Amino acid sequence: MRRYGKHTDEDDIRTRPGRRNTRPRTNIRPKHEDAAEGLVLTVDRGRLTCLVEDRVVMAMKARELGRKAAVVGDRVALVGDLTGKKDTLARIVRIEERTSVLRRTADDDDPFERVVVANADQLAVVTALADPEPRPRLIDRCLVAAYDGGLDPLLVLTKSDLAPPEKLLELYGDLDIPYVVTSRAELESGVAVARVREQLDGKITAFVGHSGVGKTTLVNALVPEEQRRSTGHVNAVTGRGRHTTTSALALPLSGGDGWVVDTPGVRSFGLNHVDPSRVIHAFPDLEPGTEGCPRACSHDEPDCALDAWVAEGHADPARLYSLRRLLATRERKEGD
Ligand SMILES: Nc1nc2c(ncn2[C@@H]2O[C@H](COP(=O)(O)OP(=O)(O)OP(=O)(O)O)[C@@H](O)[C@H]2O)c(=O)[nH]1
Ligand SMILES: [Mg+2]
Ligand SMILES: [Zn+2]
Repeated sequence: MRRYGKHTDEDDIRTRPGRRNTRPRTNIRPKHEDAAEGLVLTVDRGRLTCLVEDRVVMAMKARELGRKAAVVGDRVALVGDLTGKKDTLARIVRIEERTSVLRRTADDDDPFERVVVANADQLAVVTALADPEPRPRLIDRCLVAAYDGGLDPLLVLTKSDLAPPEKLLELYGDLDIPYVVTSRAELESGVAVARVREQLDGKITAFVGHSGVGKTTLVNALVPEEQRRSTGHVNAVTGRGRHTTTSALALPLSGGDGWVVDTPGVRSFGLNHVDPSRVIHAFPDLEPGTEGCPRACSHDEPDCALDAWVAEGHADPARLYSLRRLLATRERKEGD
């Protein structure tokens, strides 16, 4: 697990240019030097579950944090009752600087961006090979969010007992993005767990994907049961009697130093917050072909060099189609 950064409250002390030192010193907030370090494991309506040393502590945001919201994966400073005993409540007085931020909006029109997970190193984009059907456009969108937020992507293709992975691997297998394929039998035998584990050790990995693709099944296989119970996994039963995850939850990998973050299934992955010029980074197979583009090319215009480059056989035309479609929906805000 990464060490926490040095504590300062300097960001919070507002100084007006030219008027420095005019504020009485007593207005400067105490630094909470005695605050404990914690990791946010879950957030549920203003109540945050934090790991402080080896204790699970309930906490709420201190008023001085204002509108800043702590999310799963945040490193925070806590004061107050840190015993973790029943009915105690600590206060979060500071959110440490984030190393990465996975953001999404409900759809491309939605100006309200939510931070799904903070400080994750890796984004596991989980896709079922069937039930539900794979949606490459959702994968592309998750990859854009990963690159934009500073997370390394990992593709996890589940349910290979129901459908073969070849078609998807044609699209994503050559992208230099690590991938793993899992099946029901391999999950039960532990083979799949070992394969996924190899990609997770020492990292904080957030699992995202459509509802029902098997994120929780996989995460549960990776985490010892007592850990799951002590952190209180929030689950709901769907109309069809299936369990579905209703809030993000960070869990320690069994027997290793790494964390996995299970998240609720998504229908779409809105990218309102992502600058369109950054979308190309999620298409590493196409990026070299942009060298011949005019300056500030949107890659969705007649002079774009990608058409000729792809026609020469350097990349799969389906991938250029995906890029264009994503760019078009981003610009015209049509939804996808
Ligand atoms: N056939 C098959 N079914 C699987 C596999 N992995 C998971 N499932 C099933 O798929 C269903 C959904 O699994 P979950 O792990 O709850 O899916 P999820 O992605 O967490 O879903 P949400 O929490 O709603 O986002 C369950 O009935 C699992 O038993 C697999 O490899 N093969
Ligand atoms: Mg789930
Ligand atoms: Zn271009």
